[in-house]
Amino acid sequence: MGLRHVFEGKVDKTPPLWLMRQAGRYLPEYRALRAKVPDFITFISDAPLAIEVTLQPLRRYALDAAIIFSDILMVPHALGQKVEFLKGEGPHLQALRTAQDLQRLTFDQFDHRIHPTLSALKGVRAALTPSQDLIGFAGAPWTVTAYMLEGKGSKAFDVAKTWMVTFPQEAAQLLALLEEATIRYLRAQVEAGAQVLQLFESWAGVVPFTHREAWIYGPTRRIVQALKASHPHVPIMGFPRLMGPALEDFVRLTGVDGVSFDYTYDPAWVASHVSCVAQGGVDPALLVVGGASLREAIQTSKKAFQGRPYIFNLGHGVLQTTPPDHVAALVDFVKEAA
Ligand code: 1CP
Repeated sequence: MGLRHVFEGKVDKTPPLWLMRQAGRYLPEYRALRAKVPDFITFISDAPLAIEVTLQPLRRYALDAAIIFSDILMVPHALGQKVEFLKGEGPHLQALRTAQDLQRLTFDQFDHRIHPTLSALKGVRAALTPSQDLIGFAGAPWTVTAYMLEGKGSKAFDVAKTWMVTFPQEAAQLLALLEEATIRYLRAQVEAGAQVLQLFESWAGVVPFTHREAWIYGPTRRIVQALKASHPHVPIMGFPRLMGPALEDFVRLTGVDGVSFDYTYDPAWVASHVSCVAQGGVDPALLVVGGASLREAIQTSKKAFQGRPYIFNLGHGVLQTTPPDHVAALVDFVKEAA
């Protein structure tokens, strides 16, 4: 059973599954290709490579969906911001500071820069079986804004938040630009073959309570509405990471069809508080260790959602230190009858 069946309300004995970051550095075949192309933007922007890397985990494991290999920071790159990935350090962006910095973001290069990802979506769709779904994605406006302002990864994004609150007009302008870019990007992904969409709001948990509507719910709701207007049959999933009980508000106020929940939740709480399709939960650290604790976490999740529309996933991305054999074991545990 594929992901799309779950959104139609179908429930099977075992849930369909995919994993956040199912492609990537834990796979030796990924590392071998990546070693040949040191610049990550160049790597992502090579359609044949992106197709190959997207398909790598599906060759090894019985996953029900592929997620296109790209990154949420492709949108700032497409808008003309300087984005680099430094070895061992993660992303580096030329952080936005002034109104002039915002003025320099344009759609001039946008279609050209997203084009390889769209070609890759077409290629992957052609290589999948009809029962395997293709997931397209983007970062949600706040999370992408956070990187654009901070200039790098962070535990709390204090620089980005301080800027947003100090310059509310510019903050609104930047979020609106990201909203427009995300709608354009996701629509293009659907036209290229994406059948399900995921919006990563990885930094939902650091947003001040008073700014959740302006930074998270509003932009996400408008993206969902715009996509529903043009492509009503494409399910949209959100991942508001580390939002605690506000997960319920997120679902209600954004209108997403599905929600990913991180590993801080009791799956039984999610099952009783969230009305849409849910996915997620299992801590990626348990997958690194494997064995009994992994199996127990999987069983707890499956039990909590028994009889309900549910997609199996982890509570965040597969970690680089994960032994590939453990992913095979996870797939077996998920496909085991309850
Ligand atoms: O050196 C390498 O090979 C780069 C590592 C890497 C990879 C494999 C990065 C840099 N991005 C990716 C791919 C990626 N990123 C995917 C691919 C598809 C798959 O899931 O298989 C996806 C969906 C993302 C999304 C992404 N990028 C998010 C949202 C999900 C999440 O993890 O919370 C975020 C926050 C990013 C930013 C980013 N890109 C890369 C890194 C190391 C980071 C995190 C930076 C940080 O905050 O420290």
